[in-house]
Amino acid sequence: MEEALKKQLQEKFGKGIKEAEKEEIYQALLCIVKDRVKDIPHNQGKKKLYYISAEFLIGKLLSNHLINLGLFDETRQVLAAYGHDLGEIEEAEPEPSLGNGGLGRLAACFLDSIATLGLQGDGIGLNYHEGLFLQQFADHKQVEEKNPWITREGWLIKTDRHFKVPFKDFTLTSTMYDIDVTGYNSGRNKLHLFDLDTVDESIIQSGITFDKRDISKNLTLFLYPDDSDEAGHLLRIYQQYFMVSNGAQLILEEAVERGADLLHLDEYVCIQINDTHPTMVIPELIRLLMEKGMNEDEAISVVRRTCAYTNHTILAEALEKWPVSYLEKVVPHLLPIIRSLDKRVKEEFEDQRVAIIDKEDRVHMAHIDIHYGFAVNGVAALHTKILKESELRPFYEIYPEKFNNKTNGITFRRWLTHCNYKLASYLEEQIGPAYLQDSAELKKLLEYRRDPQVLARIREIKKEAKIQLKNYLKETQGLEIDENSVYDIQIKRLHEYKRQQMNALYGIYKYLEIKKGNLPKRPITMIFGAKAAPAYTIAKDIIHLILCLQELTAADPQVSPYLKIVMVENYNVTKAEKLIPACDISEQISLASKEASGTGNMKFMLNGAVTLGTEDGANVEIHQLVGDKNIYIFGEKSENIIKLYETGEYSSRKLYDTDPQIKELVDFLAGEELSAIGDPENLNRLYEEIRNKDWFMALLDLKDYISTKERMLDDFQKEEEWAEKMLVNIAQAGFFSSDRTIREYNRDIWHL
Ligand code: 26V
Repeated sequence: MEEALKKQLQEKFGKGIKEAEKEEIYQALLCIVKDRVKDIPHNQGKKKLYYISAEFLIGKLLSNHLINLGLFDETRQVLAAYGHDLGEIEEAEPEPSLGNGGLGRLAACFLDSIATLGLQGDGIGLNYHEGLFLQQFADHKQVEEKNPWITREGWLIKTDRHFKVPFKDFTLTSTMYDIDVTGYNSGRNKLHLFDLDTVDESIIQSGITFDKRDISKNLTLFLYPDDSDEAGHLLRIYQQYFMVSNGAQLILEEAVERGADLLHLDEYVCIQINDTHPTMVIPELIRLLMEKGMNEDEAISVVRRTCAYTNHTILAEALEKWPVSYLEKVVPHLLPIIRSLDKRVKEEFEDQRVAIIDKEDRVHMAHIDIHYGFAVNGVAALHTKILKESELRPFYEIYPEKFNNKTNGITFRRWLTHCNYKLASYLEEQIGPAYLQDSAELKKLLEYRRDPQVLARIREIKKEAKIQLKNYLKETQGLEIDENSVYDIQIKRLHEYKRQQMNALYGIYKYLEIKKGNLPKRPITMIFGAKAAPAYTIAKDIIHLILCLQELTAADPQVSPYLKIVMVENYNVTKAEKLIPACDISEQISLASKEASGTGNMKFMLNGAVTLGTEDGANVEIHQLVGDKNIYIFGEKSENIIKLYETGEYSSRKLYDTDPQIKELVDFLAGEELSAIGDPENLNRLYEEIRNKDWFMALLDLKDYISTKERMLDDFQKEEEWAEKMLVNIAQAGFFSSDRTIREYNRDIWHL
């Protein structure tokens, strides 16, 4: 690496390694790595998997490739020898934020594991010019700015593949871009991102507003357009169809290149549909196969054997239902097929609940996937159980054989080796390097659960990560935190069901306790990181509350030595990589039944944080793996929550009126301390929302949450015992490797 780097820097910038600027070193490494990647042979096979997804939250790629190529250690050392730090060099790389959260990050982890396992599988998505908006804070509120990531030199490779995509009034010609996906130690696949040459960044007005009418200029401009109005919804349908039509054409072309007889497409191809955003691939494939001469029965049968669907949420508002009238405006040529699919379903099943087109003329996208795909999976054991027993029950009764569970996973290459190099190296010293390829090996660590030396070292590594985070927050946001405090972290999208508001109410509780003189044994730092959808008012009000609490606690000399509440600006993959290694308490507090899986919970566990969580999503499986002693579970169980929704008998107002402690905490939202800092309009709206509605039942679990967190904080003081909990969490995290998840997808669904 040293010689290659010298040569590149000399040729490009006429400099040696020592004198080169960070940006220059990054450019040189980019070139070297891209070149090496080119030499890795593509994964091969008769059958190929296509993972179609509107989001791939890949994050920065330099270190990822260095690790996979086996060059990470060497590069770090070479740079260090010349006084550079790889971490700082990485700052020069823009983060491609091509996703909203868990669903997009999962897709990125999956691509890594598919390549690592030597499977032939490419991603298909869109080349958004602007990633998820950049979040800034002003007057204690979120402000959205555009977030461009494409630079002249980068990982994107423009190909000469183009497809024609027909819409109602015009046809667009696409360009396919590729990003190489490397596997750990071997293997290579591609992420194909489709784009239009005519997209025009100059139509962005201020922030993230832009002219939604001219599709040829805005189609791939933004990740998920704001869908608060009809133009936004239509643009989303344009994007989805553009993605799947390109994808379907590519898939058929490549299958034919591999010698496929299209009547047996399923022997050559499997298409995994990531949530319902790519669902139109089903009617589009049927249309294309019919154009090639198949009759409708044949085309449907082929497609049904080729497509599989993953469900990632049971939230009603997130299940896509497109009005027929919208589809008519964008893709009228798909409607005869969709109507025919609907007619076939209605002829066979009387039950209205399984219809594709409902009485209000809306097309239920998930229903297309379930009837016309061969597999349906949830993303954690509890989630799949809820799909079978309640959300999708009528479908489960028709097609029990299609339903299966695939508990999510994460790639250890990014979420351990890269983000927590010290811990990764120490694990390697203790149990050998095999755990990176066979994650079950991590369990070997359990032998050391009572070894004081090992426990001490694990604590030390955590402390170092906490100091690093402290320095980072000071440099980037001017925040002051104390490395001797307990770091309690909740980082994820802002959504009421994830209940950041409940955590904030805990912050108010602790603030009031300290004011009363009940000081915590150890200072607490509550850290939040979250973006709110631009049109999601209450989510933005919750951010406002947290930022007001940040100021309230920081400005009060009686409180700030004991309690700090901070919100990290612009939470993204890069920031997650800095926050997760430093965490003591991992907040996974969604209302039971609502978080399909969660994957942050797995990342924290792997890095030695202990979970404070509800019995929801993959927390249930974490609980089973680590046992009662090594996790803090609270809150109402999912069966009861589901019943409460059915009967409609939950009343936050009743809890507020009858419980003085709850009343005191909720009243604080509208009280004078906060309104002296923040905007009474936002604070009062949130106050009324929680008091009178509280759709995701934060008040239901609040008291149990507070007492469980108090117990946890007490236990944190018992340092040896706590370190053992950390160790058990790390040791049991092996199950959550995305390599395991992908092996299961391949064994049960893809059969590559
Ligand atoms: C989508 C939307 C769209 C508009 C309105 C509000 C809303 C709320 C949630 C969603 C979720 C979309 C699907 C999703 O991202 N699911 C996440 O998938 C992860 C990977 O499987 C999983 O770990 C998370 O629990 C799940 O929320």
